[in-house]
Amino acid sequence: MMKLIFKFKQGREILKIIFMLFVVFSFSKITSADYTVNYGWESTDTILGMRPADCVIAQIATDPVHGGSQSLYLERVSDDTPQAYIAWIVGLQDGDEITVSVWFYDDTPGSAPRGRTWAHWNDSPGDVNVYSGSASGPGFFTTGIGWEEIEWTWTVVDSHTGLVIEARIYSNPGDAVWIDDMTVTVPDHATIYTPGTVALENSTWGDIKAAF
Ligand SMILES: [Ca+2]
Repeated sequence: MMKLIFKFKQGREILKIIFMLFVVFSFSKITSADYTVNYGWESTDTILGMRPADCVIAQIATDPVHGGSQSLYLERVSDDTPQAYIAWIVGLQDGDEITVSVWFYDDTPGSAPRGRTWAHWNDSPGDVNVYSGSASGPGFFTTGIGWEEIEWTWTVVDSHTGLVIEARIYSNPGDAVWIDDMTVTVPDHATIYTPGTVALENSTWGDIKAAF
């Protein structure tokens, strides 16, 4: 009988521990926080990469500017839609939400140039140039009112681990937009790279340099 009571007590203790672990685990899930990085092109760094090669001219500009004293000037060179990489997030998990807000300057209502963000998956945390499929993006463009905020939230699916945010320009070679005051918000287990925060060591970096 004593043995049974002891076992019963032990069992209760184990249940207590399991319950405590459950509480701690749930709490840690609830308190899993987001963090935000702001980038305003106030240094000499422009973009993290591009596709196709030599598709844009990316330069630091001083007019127009949305915040601070500089913005990013982006001019379409290629016939194909240019993808200028303005942010790269790695360490993502299914269900994670990535919210990116960017200010575009477009003062030609109803006609090109127009700008917007788009994104593709990148499942190689060591190489920003790896393309692991389209992640789509907002179905709308800048409308020509001058500075305009384009914001979109992507949700991670299919075990992708990285996302590259693209700035796109539509629709002809020679079209240009200005970009400023980007805000990227992700869960705190992920890492955000903005221009200048990651070493680009492969041949594409040479292509980028050559384009300037
Ligand atoms: Ca700025």
